[in-house]
Amino acid sequence: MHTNDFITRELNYGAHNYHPLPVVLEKGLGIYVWDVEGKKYFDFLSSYSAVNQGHCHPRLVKAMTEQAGKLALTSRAFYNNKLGEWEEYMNRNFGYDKMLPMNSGAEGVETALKLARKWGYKVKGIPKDKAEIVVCNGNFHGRTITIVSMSSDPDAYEGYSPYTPGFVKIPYNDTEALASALSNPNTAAFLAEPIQAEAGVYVPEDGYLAKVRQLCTENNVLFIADEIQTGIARTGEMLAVHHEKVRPDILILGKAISGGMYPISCVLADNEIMLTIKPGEHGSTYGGNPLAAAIAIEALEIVKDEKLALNAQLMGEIFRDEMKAFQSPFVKEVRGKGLLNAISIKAINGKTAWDVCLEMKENGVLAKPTHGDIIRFTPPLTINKEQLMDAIERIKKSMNVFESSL
Ligand code: IF1
Repeated sequence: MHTNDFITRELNYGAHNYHPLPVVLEKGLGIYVWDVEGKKYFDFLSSYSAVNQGHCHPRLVKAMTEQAGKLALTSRAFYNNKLGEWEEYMNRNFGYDKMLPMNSGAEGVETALKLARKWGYKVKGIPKDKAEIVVCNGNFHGRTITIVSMSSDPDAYEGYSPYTPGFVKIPYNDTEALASALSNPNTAAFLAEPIQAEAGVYVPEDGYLAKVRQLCTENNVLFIADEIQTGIARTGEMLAVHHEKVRPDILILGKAISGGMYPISCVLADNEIMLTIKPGEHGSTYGGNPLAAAIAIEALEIVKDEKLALNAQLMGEIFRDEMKAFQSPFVKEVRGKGLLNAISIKAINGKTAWDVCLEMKENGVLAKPTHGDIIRFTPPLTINKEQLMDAIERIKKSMNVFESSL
């Protein structure tokens, strides 16, 4: 079978809920992936920052296969010997009392929303059914009906009403709007991404996160940081909130906490918040399974052993410097932090970000546009300078090819 055969089969038998780039991958190792024709590519998406440690990291494959051969799933009806080890490991690493394990990022976000509401009623004393959670325009926190009820993007919420109530939307990176919203005594929490990735990698101004922390503390409101995409060294620190030495009340992690090997998410918080949920009030079949625990411990050890946060910081600086110096009529703006970067593309002669991505694919670099005119560049954090410069030359070549048509 060839590329088109695989694509046709998916069109015939699979839901059409995605429009992938026309490439069919069958192998991945480190920063590279190979398609079914044997062509090699730089992976500059990293499955939306889930593969920070690189594809099929040998240590992760080893940890996963060893545990899979022993005990993969017990459910939480019984204890297992790996979950407590993972919980202790995560709490010691991130500085919280307790961890609640789930599977997808959206489940992690839903868990955080439930904790915030429970805390609002049982600790803050908000009247029943009156709890409000403040969110930001341009947010992306997943795709469940409650989560899209918070969204300001019609593509995310249109056609899924009626929506979950109790959310207040304010502009991102606007602390005056936040101060006003938090003055409502029924506000339980403020949920935000430290950098809005899906919206187009919008980095808030310096001091924003510190001001968020101050305002939430002053108003007895929980700050919930969604670090599912910005976390695990992606932005040049272990967590994006660490750039401003901010400690969220509830921390949500996902994606790269498993290094792309397995769906794992979790929520971390202190006892006052976490213990508002009693036995039997929340959970999931796979949440906290021993296989996930074994993978997640090794995945974080790799991040620390290989100093991936420092590498993300250094390589990200090179990427932004090179692309800012690149004189192309296509490049409108280059922005990001660490190896979470994006370039907004000026459509010229009908050539769009999608066309640039198709050309990059021909030149051996895989990336995908977000919101039409923005291309996100998020390679695995293991990329070295030589590899990065090679990829950058291919990206520049892809943009230059259209200049002749200007
Ligand atoms: C898709 C986007 C990125 C996330 C943040 C929670 C979640 C995500 C900050 C939910 C997930 C994924 C979802 C995936 C593509 C990707 C994505 F384009 F959808 F928005 F990364 F920007 N919080 N993001 O980024 O985690 O349930 O997916 O494990 O749905 O197409 P999940």
